[in-house]
Amino acid sequence: MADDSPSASRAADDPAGGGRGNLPPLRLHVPEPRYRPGDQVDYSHLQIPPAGVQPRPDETCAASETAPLCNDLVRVLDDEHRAVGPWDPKLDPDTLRRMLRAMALTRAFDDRLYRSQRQGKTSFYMKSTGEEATSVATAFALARDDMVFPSYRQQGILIARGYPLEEMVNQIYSNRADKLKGRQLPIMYSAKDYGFFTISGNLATQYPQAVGWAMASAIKGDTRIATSFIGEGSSAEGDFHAAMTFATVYNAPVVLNVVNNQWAISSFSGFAGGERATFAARAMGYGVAGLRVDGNDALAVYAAVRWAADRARANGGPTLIEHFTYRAEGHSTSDDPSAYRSVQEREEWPLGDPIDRLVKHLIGLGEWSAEQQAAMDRDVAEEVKAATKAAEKNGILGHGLHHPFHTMFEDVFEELPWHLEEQAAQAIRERRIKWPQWTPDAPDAPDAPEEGEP
Ligand SMILES: Cc1ncc(C[n+]2csc(CCOP(=O)(O)OP(=O)(O)O)c2C)c(N)n1
Ligand SMILES: [Mg+2]
Repeated sequence: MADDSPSASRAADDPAGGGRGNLPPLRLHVPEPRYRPGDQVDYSHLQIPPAGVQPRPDETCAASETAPLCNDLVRVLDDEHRAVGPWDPKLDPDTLRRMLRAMALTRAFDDRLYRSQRQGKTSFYMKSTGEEATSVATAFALARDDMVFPSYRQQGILIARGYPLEEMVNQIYSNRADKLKGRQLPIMYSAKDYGFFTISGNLATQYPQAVGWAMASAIKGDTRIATSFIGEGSSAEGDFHAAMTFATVYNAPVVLNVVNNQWAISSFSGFAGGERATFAARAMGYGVAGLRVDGNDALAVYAAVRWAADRARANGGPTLIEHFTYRAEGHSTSDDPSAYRSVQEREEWPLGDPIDRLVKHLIGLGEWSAEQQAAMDRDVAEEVKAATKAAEKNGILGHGLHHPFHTMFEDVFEELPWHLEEQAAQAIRERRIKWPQWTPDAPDAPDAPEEGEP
């Protein structure tokens, strides 16, 4: 008698023929970086096209026309540091020198504040070494009042927009002049007047916020656009994809940047999908314009962001830009990259150093010299030193010159709810028991006891 039970008919439909014996066992691919500590680094597998050969479509072209550029690499500076091809933004030497200065200042700031952390003046710092062009050239390509939704590695934008260095250091030291009252992790700035949205440590949240801001700008009939930055690792977060969907559905005036610096702390870009496709290529799946750019070429970054900004401003819609670059140093002061990657990676990076390349370009134009660069380096180091000295008068970590302890309960509610009042009173009671000489009224005195001290 024929077996016509549901399970028998399922077995007949089964491509494995009802038995599984001959099928290969399923297996996963677990990405593995090419080089670990001590390995010889060879980047010959990277496809680095010559500069100047990438086509430059009109800013208002169909998104699909940018498809080839998602797998290419927009480059302007060639191997002799000349600006070539249709993406050359033809910036005047004064603008190039201002851009160079902002990049040099960013690097000097990073170097000094890194040392400050090592000296115990702050608990935490994050450098952007090797990625200065991605931030600084972007700031130059945008209008001053365009809104930036950054990640934690875009200090170059604040610096390029002229935000006072002393304010940055006050925030890093969480001192009594810190405008954020010590409530943010060091380096997580917030500067409304500079179009710089509050940095969040919750990765990728800034992406949908940028799209939402851009949509609001369009709803209001404004002319300002938004831009956001995300690391390639963070692009694996769901927020990235939600942002892309909203951006394409409503044709939001937004420039979405992915800084592919190859590493997300100790995870290489392969874990975020970088082995199978470029990050720029994701744009195509959403019907968004995409560009992949040499992130260590300040002129190419400027040209790509300017193209995308002009497109957004002309109601051409959003653009996803992958900045192909390299995180030259540790993820943060809490990281030791020598534990997981070869030190040769930095030396061998085929796209060089963004500051060095811009210097050589300007020298090639006859608009700069090694002596002028040495003088600029001294000058920016002095500027950073003066800012840190001034900020140190407002206090450093552990010196007690921070915002009054009880201010942590303020500013969220117009009127403090009863349960927070109780908590504030309890906190003050406990502090008095621990340190009888402490008073809750004024900012703590320099020699007041610090949290954790006996
Ligand atoms: C939602 C969330 N997940 C994880 C972390 C921890 N975390 C902080 S930075 C980081 C790596 C991010 O790498 P990437 O996006 O490539 O940015 P990069 O540091 O290279 O600039 C991780 C995993 C976090 N802060 N938030
Ligand atoms: Mg990264």
